[in-house]
Amino acid sequence: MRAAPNLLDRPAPTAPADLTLRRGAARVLIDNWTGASTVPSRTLYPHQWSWDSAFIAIGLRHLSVRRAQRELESLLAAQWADGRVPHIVFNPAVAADAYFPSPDFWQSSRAGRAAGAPAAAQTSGIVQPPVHALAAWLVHLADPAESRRRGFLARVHPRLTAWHDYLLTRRDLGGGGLAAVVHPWEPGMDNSPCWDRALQRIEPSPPDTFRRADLDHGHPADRPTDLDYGRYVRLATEYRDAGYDDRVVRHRFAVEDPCFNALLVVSELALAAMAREMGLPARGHTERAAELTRALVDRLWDEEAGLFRVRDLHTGTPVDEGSVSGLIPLLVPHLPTDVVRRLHTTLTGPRFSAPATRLVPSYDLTGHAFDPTRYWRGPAWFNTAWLIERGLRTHGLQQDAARLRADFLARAGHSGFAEYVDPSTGAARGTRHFSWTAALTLDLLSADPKEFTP
Ligand code: 9WN
Repeated sequence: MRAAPNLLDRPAPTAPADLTLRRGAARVLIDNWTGASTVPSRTLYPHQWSWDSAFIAIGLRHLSVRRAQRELESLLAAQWADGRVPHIVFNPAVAADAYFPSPDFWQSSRAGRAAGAPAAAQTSGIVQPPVHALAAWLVHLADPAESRRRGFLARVHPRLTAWHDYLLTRRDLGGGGLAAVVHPWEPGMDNSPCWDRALQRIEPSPPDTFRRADLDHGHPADRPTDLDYGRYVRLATEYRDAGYDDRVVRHRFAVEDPCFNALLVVSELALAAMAREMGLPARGHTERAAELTRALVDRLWDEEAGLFRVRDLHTGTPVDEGSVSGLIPLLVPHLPTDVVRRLHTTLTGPRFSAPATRLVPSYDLTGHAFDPTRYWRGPAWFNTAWLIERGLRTHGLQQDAARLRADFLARAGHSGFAEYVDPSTGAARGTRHFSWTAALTLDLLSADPKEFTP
């Protein structure tokens, strides 16, 4: 394997504008650090979130490798015995009503006891996309000597393997070799139009049975509606009341998501790279990645539409909506060439080329449900742009990657590290001082384009 550069040998930004941007991004991560992990936002999201922590670690490694390791390990410390990595780890020092649903709602240590929820930490009972092994590998590469000295990979590799085992056994609900998600919060794109149809089957919990804390900080026009929230609460309640046991519960929402599974492929390849680095067999991981890649293409690729679709496991059919999730499999290294070509055409065509930004809208600009400000129904997010930039580089599309990278950095700085932007105007939306926007800015400022070719 190629020797990775030492942290100090890595290219550091030198242009004054880049230095200012770097300082701003570092400030966000310092302000949002709690001592063991980083909150996505001090106001809107005051706990630790799963895929946020992975993106944050990818940026933190440019400031402090130790802190990046800690970020991932504090999340993995709350892993359940069945292998699941919870989507939120609650900070006991934060007031119970600062975020909804709070620990009293999830009741993880009681309701999740049979599934192996930790007794000490309070967590949610659902999951988020598996970016963690990729993040851990990138953290290792930032300073391999320090990583070896601290036995970082030896500690995280078994936990990350157990996490993927959970997804590929308990969550292969469709029996086709992909992991299913069972709540709209799990794929991380909460109110995407991709879930609308499946959610129509769910009777919402009455609005007077819960209080949304997000509207204390977020604008109602940017956030999911009350109707969506009622359904999120109903689904989470049913899962909790079944002891979070995937063998017992009849999941009324169950879909296969392209982004979630593409991240699983790339993370499985990262586990293979870690195994090789530790002198362990890597074949199981590479075989799994190959099987997952095949299943992703067989089950979710839509040749006519030129992107990957979500599959609804209740109807057994693809969901007829175009989401950024369907473009993220560009990250997968061993995709058939014609699939890469079609994805590139879709990405650069009228459905996903926004008038005001090169960041990729979360939903088809020409789609019937497009809304430029409402969360995952149109706004362009920075984490998905980072994933697509990486995907473009994976397939040698360097020029497109460079243009996306430049716009990412400009928008991140101008927006005050916003959560997302309106793709029609480029205006900042959502919360500001948002951690993954800052972290991924640091990463794009410092990235070694040759890094991680599994
Ligand atoms: C629910 C923290 C999280 C992100 C998700 C994003 C949003 C939560 C919410 O914030 O979800 O998990 O309250 O809306 O959709 O991707 O991880 O930043």
